[in-house]
Amino acid sequence: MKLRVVLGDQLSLHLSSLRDVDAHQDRILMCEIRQETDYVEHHQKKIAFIFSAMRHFAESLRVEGLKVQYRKFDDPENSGSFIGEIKALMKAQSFSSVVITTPGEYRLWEEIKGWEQEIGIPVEIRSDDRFLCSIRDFRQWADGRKQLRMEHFYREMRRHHNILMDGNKPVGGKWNYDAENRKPADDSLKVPAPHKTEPDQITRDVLDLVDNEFSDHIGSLHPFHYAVDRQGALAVLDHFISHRLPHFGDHQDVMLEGEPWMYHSHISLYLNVGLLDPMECIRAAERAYYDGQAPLNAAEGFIRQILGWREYVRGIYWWQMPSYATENFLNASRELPPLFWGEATKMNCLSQVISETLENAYAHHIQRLMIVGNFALLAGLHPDGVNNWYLRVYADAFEWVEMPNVTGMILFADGGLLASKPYAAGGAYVSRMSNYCDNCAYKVSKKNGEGACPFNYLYWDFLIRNQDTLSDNPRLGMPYRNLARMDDDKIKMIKQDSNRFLKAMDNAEKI
Ligand code: FAD
Ligand code: DLZ
Ligand code: SF4
Repeated sequence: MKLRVVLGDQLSLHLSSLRDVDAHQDRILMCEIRQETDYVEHHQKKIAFIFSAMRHFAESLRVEGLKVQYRKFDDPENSGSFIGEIKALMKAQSFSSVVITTPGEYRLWEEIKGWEQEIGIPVEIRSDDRFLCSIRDFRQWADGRKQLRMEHFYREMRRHHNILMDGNKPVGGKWNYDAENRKPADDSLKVPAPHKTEPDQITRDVLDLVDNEFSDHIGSLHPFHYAVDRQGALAVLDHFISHRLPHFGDHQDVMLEGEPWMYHSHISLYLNVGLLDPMECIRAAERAYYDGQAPLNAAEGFIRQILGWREYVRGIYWWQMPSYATENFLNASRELPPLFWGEATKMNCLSQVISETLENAYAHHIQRLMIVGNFALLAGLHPDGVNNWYLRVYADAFEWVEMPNVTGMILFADGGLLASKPYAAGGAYVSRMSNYCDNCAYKVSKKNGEGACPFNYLYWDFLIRNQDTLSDNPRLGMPYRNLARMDDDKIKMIKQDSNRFLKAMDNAEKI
């Protein structure tokens, strides 16, 4: 009799640890535990989503005839840890071994490697094969390369999995249609309403639980409309393919006030807990293109995110951990200012994205990258604080995907392992890609002095501060040449404005 432990982001019937399950003998353990709810203080909606999805998944295992031991969070006997729950079960029953699929986070993997010694029976850790590139294959691809680039990895993945291929060539003749995916903001866009799932009794019970136990955690719990089972997640995917995918490419980078969902798919949380399978999402988009329901730039753009970026960041995480967690190439040292926790800010772009994040436990990619991320980079926020924030607030956040995006993509803290240059930008970018500047207390056209957009001077201050480490980056040649042409008075103004702003930020003043 084996004990099979299923974690909160392992909600897939084809999970490796369940593959040879003996329905008559084996037990499956799932538990809602303090160890996982509090290692960072997750957003209330994230906890509700995971608990409800876990409870629905346990039901579907029972429907398959499997025996599930499910520990609810408020059970008085709940020990609060995986090992405590395993030991409690071992007192009542005797198991020949424990079987588990590798977790998504390094900290838990380290812990699980010690279980065997602690409980005295074999613990088999199976690889997580719900990804399209194994950790071993990624390591082989990455080892020995001078430079990693997502684009090269992505092309190999397209070939290997035969996605949007015409023989040996990419369909349409180009691998990447990103250049066509940067249409600027347009107020007249009619964004479809997002798909909503109404909470059933299981979800309502979980919402009461989270209300009682986690009201001190960040974020709004209500309204709650996330899907919580496979059928619901498939409905979100279908809704995306029919209503949003056709416009996904053109408007991928656009941000509009009051439109948190835009033309994105909103499936990351379902993919990351296992309710959706990456290949089924890719094939659905590919089919939409072949059926004439979506243009190539949309289908390719969406597929690149899943087949390219998602697999690439996971590969980097497991290849580089544990040292990746302490990277700080630019020696950033500031603490997060109160605006990250919802305190008022005069910067409308940040105010919009952070309030939507706290409301929905969601923000789309460009909001995470070019608003919050760009600010964290330019203001020199310490990677620990920024990683902690991103891991807490987004319903889709697990360290394997969150950390490379934060440490590598937004903070350039890995010195350029993941991305070839920092994604730093001034206010002009925000003004082109959003309508946030229309309602801002700062003026985006003003470069310096009272009322100037802080991104304008912080951008140059960032380049000046990091000149020693960044000026030889070939992709920053142009801005550094422009900086070299600036006169001393201009540089003095940039420094004065930035020092004043950063000092006010450090003093927790409203900025
Ligand atoms: P869409 O825009 O519709 O994209 C489709 C899918 O592609 C997503 O569901 C996701 O699975 C995948 N994808 C897209 N971009 C990335 C990426 N850069 N890395 C990995 N997968 C990607 N994604 C997470 O799943 N969890 C995180 O914790 C997370 N943290 C992020 C932190 C920062 C600083 C940044 C810049 C990005 C982060 N992302 C994270 C990636 C991306 O922002 C989200 O996957 C996306 O916004 C989820 O919304 P969506 O499902 O509507 O995505
Ligand atoms: C994120 C999370 C939360 C909030 N709670 C639980 C839980 O109570 N039980 C559980 O098994 N998993 C939970 N998870 C997901 C785990 O944190 C996740 O499995 C690890 O971070 C590994 O990726
Ligand atoms: Fe953001 Fe600057 Fe635009 Fe204000 S003016 S919304 S701070 S980019």
